[in-house]
Amino acid sequence: MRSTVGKTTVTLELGDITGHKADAIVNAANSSLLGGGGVDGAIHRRGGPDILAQCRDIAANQGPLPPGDAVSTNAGKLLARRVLHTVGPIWRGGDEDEPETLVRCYRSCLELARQEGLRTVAFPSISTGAYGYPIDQAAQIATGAVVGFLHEHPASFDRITWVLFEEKTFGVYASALSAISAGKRSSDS
Ligand code: AR6
Repeated sequence: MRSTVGKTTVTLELGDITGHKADAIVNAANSSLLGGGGVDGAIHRRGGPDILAQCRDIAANQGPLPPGDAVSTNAGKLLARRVLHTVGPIWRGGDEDEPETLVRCYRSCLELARQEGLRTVAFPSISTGAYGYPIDQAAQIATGAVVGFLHEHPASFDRITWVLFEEKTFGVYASALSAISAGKRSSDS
């Protein structure tokens, strides 16, 4: 699945984000930055202790990372150059700013990547595992947030990829991205 926004290719892959080669991969972390399960656990396991050491320093210096914010570390033994750690919203029914917070996760990561000159970025499906965000809604928000950011910054990135762990999640993101591309075509004509 592939689409183009400005000069950026937007793609979806099925697989494990820890094996993905990009300037940056995104970690769906928690506010402590001290690791956990899911993507977070996999990144720290495969990336080695360097990443956790930097996370500890950041947490010691600035305290817990608020949901929606992002920080960067190096990527230890991973193929990526940097890891962008963001904290998604915990799903509490949708009336506690979960959508706005999820949008901010994607925008914060892309803003940080832009500042660091990182031109290829891979995301997992933030918040849809342990944090329980309904996948259909999360996929619409994620794709809308990224495509919106790319329209604002059409020359900042070469490639944005979602690396999705389950076929079901992949299918939902593919539908969401197709819907945006179709909307763009009809408004262009
Ligand atoms: N590569 C790509 N996607 C993955 C991988 C992987 N290696 N492993 C899991 N996923 P989650 P969250 C998918 O729970 O919901 C952690 O404990 C997974 O199937 O990793 O934001 C943190 O420390 C799901 O589709 O992140 C936090 O406490 C998606 O990634 C909390 O979980 C996100 O699932 C964050 O929860």
